[in-house]
Amino acid sequence: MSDVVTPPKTVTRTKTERPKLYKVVLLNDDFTPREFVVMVLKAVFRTTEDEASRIMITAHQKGACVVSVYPRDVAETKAMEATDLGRQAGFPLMFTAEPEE
Ligand code: TYC
Repeated sequence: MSDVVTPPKTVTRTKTERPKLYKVVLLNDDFTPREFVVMVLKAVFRTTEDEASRIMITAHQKGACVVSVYPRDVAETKAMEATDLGRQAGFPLMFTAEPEE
């Protein structure tokens, strides 16, 4: 028996893909009351009052604002829940979930 150690011919490395993140975007509209938007942001996205106000004002002024980023299923569920709260109250409030570029 020889003492020579033969190195393995192939090295297998498993690459774990980082799950893609999705951003939840708040869209402005002309009808939903500002206080209602702030309430939804606090309830669904667990923001503080100050963060919710800043996000709402940005969407109001610029047309849209990124609320936060999450894995796809979380982003889609939260966008749907938040949009539903508006619909249930009769407002056209709209949140979308979009892949991060
Ligand atoms: N533009 C609405 C108003 O003037 C308030 C509002 C802000 C609605 C942000 C939606 O994403 C929104 N009452």
